[in-house]
Amino acid sequence: MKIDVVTLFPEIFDVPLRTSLLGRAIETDLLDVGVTNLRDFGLGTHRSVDDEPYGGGAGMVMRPEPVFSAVESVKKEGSHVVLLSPRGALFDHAKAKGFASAEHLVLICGRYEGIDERVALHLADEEISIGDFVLSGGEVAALCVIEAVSRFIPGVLGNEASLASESHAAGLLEYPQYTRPAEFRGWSVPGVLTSGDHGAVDEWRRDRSEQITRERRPDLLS
Ligand code: JA5
Repeated sequence: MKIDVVTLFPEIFDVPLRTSLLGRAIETDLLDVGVTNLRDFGLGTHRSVDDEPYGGGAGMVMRPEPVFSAVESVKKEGSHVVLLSPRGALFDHAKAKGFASAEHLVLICGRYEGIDERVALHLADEEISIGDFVLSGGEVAALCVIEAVSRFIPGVLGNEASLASESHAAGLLEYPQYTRPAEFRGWSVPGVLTSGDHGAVDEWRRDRSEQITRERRPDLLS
């Protein structure tokens, strides 16, 4: 699949897109990520991308023209255009899976105090938030979306089985994992995991998943 990002800080994407699973997905052409510098679409000799808010107030607002021009330079028929914003609908497992079936995703990253509302109204197909906290811009949120989406692209995960068993796939939090040594600083690995009884291991994992979900995220159970 293809993802295009529109941003004033393209360098933020350099290392994450070259590293680990994402780096390999791009290297093997399972994923193609284009990063478009909004500054290239700025207005006038100063390539201006922002201006003061109508109605007054602190800070600057991103002008619509450079954002529309940049998105229209990458957009194709059937592109799904997403604006990262703290006002957006919450991004989750189901959203990531849905995005992965899109042919082409365009992610718009805001900076400053925000983006002219006409971008949300007339350019973006939807507005997405990665959580109830404020970031200085949409770039880190866009990286979260890219990483979560890439994991649903066939071939990106080495072991296909690991997708289905992970947190959230089953609507539950993941059970605890242990590795060697069996005892560390006096803390032992639960005996069932070293018993060799695979049925008992499965049951223990199921029970722990349900218990942890009940304690920490009861909202996931209803
Ligand atoms: C802040 C100017 O999903 C969390 C997000 C926070 C945040 C995003 S996305 N964009 C911006 C922004 O600040 O554009």
